[in-house]
Amino acid sequence: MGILNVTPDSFSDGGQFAALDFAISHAEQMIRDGVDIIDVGGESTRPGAPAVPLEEELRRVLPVLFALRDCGKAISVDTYKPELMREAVLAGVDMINDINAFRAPGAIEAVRESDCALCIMHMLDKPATMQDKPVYTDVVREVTGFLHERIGALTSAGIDRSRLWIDPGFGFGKTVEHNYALLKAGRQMVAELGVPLLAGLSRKSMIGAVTGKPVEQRLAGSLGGALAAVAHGAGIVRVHDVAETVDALKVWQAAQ
Ligand code: 7PJ
Repeated sequence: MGILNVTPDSFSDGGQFAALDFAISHAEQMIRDGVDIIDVGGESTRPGAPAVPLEEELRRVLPVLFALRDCGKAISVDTYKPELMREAVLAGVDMINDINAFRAPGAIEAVRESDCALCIMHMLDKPATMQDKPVYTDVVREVTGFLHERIGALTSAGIDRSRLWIDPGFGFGKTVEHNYALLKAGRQMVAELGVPLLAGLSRKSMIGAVTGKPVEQRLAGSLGGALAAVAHGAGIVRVHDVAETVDALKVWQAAQ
């Protein structure tokens, strides 16, 4: 899964059309690089990032969804807003990736009648404050318990389990130790919950903490992280660097 950010900091200040142009060229590059799923996001959820109003998120994301409609690759939308989920479903997307695990009022209803895949991610608190002082007694138990509860909420609303993916939410209200404990518990979570695993650790602080590298020098560390995630049972890895990750995974698979 390649990350396609459609946020003002991801393009030069050429306005709305430049943003769309930039996003489409980035998507085309990811396709040449061997991406399977393009994850389109219109709001930065980095710790401390401000929320984006609905209208603005729709303005950023919808044109990209329509432009990529027939690109031949699966399209995912990274959003927690039910209104955008509805529009994305109408635009024919293949996955809704919700960092808020479909807890917003109306989120489950927005996706229930569709047949797209749904990624349920664990997040402690909310993006603005989640990294303030995350505390767990047993992080793997608690995250697994949360995901179990959300799977229950979705399936009891009539959503087929085969549509679901789980994600421990690396960096979303977790210390470095919490993140690695969760990474190592991947297979255990898949076995307990019976739902496949998506892992997103590309360029995150858990990579920086181990390598001592700033965000722009985390490529090699992120490749190590992607392989580790797959080794621990991830079926999808969400990454910035598609070409390099595809090569790493090809060699990994050849060696299995
Ligand atoms: C994740 C995400 C993740 C899923 C972001 C970033 C922050 N969606 N959206 N999992 N992270 N499912 O990429 O650094 O880990 S935004």
